[in-house]
Amino acid sequence: MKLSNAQIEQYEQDGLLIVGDLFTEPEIALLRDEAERMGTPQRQTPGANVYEKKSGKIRQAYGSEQDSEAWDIAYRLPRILEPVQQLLGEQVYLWHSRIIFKLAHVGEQWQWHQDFTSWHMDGAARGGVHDMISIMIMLDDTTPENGPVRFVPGSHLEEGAQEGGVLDWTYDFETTAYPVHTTLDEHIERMSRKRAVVECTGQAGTVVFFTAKTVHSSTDNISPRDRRIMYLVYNTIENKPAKMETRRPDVVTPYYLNENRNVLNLSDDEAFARLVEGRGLAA
Ligand SMILES: O=C(O)CCC(=O)C(=O)O
Repeated sequence: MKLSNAQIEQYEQDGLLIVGDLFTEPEIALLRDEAERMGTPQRQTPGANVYEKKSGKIRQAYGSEQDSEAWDIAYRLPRILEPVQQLLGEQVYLWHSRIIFKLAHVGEQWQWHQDFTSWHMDGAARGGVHDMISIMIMLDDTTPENGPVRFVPGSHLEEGAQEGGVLDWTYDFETTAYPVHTTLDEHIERMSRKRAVVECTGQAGTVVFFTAKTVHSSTDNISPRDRRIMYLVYNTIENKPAKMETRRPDVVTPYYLNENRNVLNLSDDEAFARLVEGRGLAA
């Protein structure tokens, strides 16, 4: 799949682009089943998981493509990787993948932040629109009630005073089980007066492309419905850190960086369809 010029322009200007219906219901059912397995001790690398501070339930799981054939195919499908290559060029690799579970009643918040604040500490030099990209795949219907992700459009274009060009932040170790470089409130207030915050709701299968500097957050999920989302993050080979080590003061799991830094090739839609069929999920 290729993005239109209008979509590329919107991505560049807003720092995010929402595309509906990129996955069918049976495909999402397969990916959701696999996501569910990643959140349990049945996965091969349970050390790649992080648990909620209050309930102890699964919060996030890294590296699903290493334990799941379905995710190994999915992150390189033409409908995902072709737009990534359009925006970043052909020479890209997977920075990491993570599922954020936001389970019903217990899924805890994410403070306002720019992902690139952490990724710069992990060694990525640049976080511009054509350097790194995140792709969010909604695995459940995301509604205003179950803790949708909210973005400040245009925030990626703000030149911050901190290293890497990010906005001023404070490191929050306390609020949740996962320390976050939290963007200061004064920036959120100033920017959201300029452009209204966009709340990303949508049916399962909706995909959002967003930049490494687009400021975002989400609230607790106090609803009775799970809100699982897969994040796939890509980087260009030129922006690859020389060393696999971070300057973050706290590393919750070593799997937040993908060790396989080979240039990606497209996977096969047919192979994905066969997996869906093999699980008895085909429509
Ligand atoms: O899925 C969410 O609620 C937000 C996750 C997030 O902001 C992150 O992983 O950086």
